[in-house]
Amino acid sequence: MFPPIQDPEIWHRGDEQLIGIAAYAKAQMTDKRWRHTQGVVVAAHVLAHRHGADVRKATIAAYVHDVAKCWSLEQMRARIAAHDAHDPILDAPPSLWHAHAGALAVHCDVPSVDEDIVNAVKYHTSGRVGMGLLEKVVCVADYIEPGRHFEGVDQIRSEALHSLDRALLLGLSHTIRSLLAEHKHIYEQTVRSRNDMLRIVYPG
Ligand code: DGI
Ligand code: FE
Ligand code: FE
Repeated sequence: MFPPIQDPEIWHRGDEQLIGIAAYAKAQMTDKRWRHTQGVVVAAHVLAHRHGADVRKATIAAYVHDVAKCWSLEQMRARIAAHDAHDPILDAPPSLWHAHAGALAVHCDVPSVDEDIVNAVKYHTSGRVGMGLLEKVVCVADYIEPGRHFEGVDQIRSEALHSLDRALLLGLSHTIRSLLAEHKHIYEQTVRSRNDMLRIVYPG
């Protein structure tokens, strides 16, 4: 389903913008997180082609989606609080923080990103009601990248080729089931996103 993963210098030969953005992300990650990121990039590339999204924006968003994932929780909190000390995300489970902190970092640090890319980063973990095409591409790519091996991932992979909405419904439902099984707090927006997909996939 996915083309082989290649290092950015080879894949984007001569494209200094993409190579620079990839290096910006890689510099802030462990090797394991970088391998995951490269997997999300190839998945986002395939999905963007398939569903008519902007392939370049999908590639950029995938490179930076987890840019803050390896920061300490204190770093994430400080980044969010510096922008808005009362940001309600700080009351949500900390596993959601990297998406919001990352979106703020990318907005400041990467001059070429636009609002679509920033939102794809910001909502890649929880989704949101009324997700745009690029947001769906990145969120689904994060679930199905070649390094993911959870039960049901192959079903999401095959759905993703036909319908991002069905793939998201499966992915978000999987996340919620796992959180329930682990007795974890479920962020309200994760539930709202899943219900929004349910409404889209099964209208009426
Ligand atoms: O950053 P990744 O691991 O690539 O993937 P992600 O950004 O989707 O984050 C997945 C983590 O986020 C996983 O540990 C589950 C957690 N998560 C997602 N939604 C919720 C959540 N954790 C809590 N407590 N509540 C949520 O609603
Ligand atoms: Fe993430
Ligand atoms: Fe990720």
